[in-house]
Amino acid sequence: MKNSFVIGDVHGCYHTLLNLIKKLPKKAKLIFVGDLCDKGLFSKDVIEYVKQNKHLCVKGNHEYLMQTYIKKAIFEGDLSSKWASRRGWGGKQTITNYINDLKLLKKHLEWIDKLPLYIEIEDRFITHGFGLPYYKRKHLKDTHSLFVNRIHDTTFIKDWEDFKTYRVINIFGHCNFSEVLRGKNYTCIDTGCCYGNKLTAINLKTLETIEEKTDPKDIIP
Ligand SMILES: [Mn+2]
Repeated sequence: MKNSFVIGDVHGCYHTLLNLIKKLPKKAKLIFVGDLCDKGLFSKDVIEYVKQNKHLCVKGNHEYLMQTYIKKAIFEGDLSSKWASRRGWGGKQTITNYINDLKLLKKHLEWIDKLPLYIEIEDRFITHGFGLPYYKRKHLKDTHSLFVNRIHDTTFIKDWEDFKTYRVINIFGHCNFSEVLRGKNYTCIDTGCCYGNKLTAINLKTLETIEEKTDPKDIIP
C-alpha cells in the first residue's frame, strides 16, 4: 500500500499525467478512479498507457459513455448522442482520437468492458463517484448507477457515518473541486485537470497528495 497512488479523473490529459507520474516514486503502483477519457485531447494515449502498464482502474461514467456511443458514432456516423455532439460531454475529442485507429479502439473497448466498479485494498475503498453510501450494497449486480452517481450538493458529502461503521476510507473522483476535498472517511481527488486546473495523486497509505498543473497541450484552448 505504501508505494501505491490513486489518481483522479485524467480525462485525456496525457501530458499532465506523465508529468505527475515523474513526481511519484519509480515503480509506483497506480490506481485510477476512472474517467480516463473524454474532454481532454489524448484519451487514446491515456487508456493505452494505463492498459499497457497494467495499472488498476475503476470504470467511470465516461468509460461507460464511450462504451455505449463510440461504435454508433464511428461505424454508423450517428452523432446524435449528447456524448458525441455536446462539447461539455467531451466525446468529440475521443472520436477524433480513434477514428483512424479502429484496431486499438476494439482492444480498448474490451479492456473497458472488464473494469471493476470498485476496488478495495485493506481499508481503502476506491470508486468513481462518492461510494460510501453504497458500501454495504457494493456486491449487488446493478451497482453501476450507484458508483457513478453525481453529487451536486457538496453538503451531501459529509462524514457519512463514522469510520467504525464502515472501517473504510473512500477515495473517489467524479465531482471536481479546485482543491482535494477531505473528510474523516473520504477524499475526493478530482481537481478538474481537464478544465485547466490540476491532476492529483494520493498516496494510498498516508493520504498525502501530489499535484500537477494541467499541461496546456492537453486541453482545447
Ligand atoms: Mn470526471
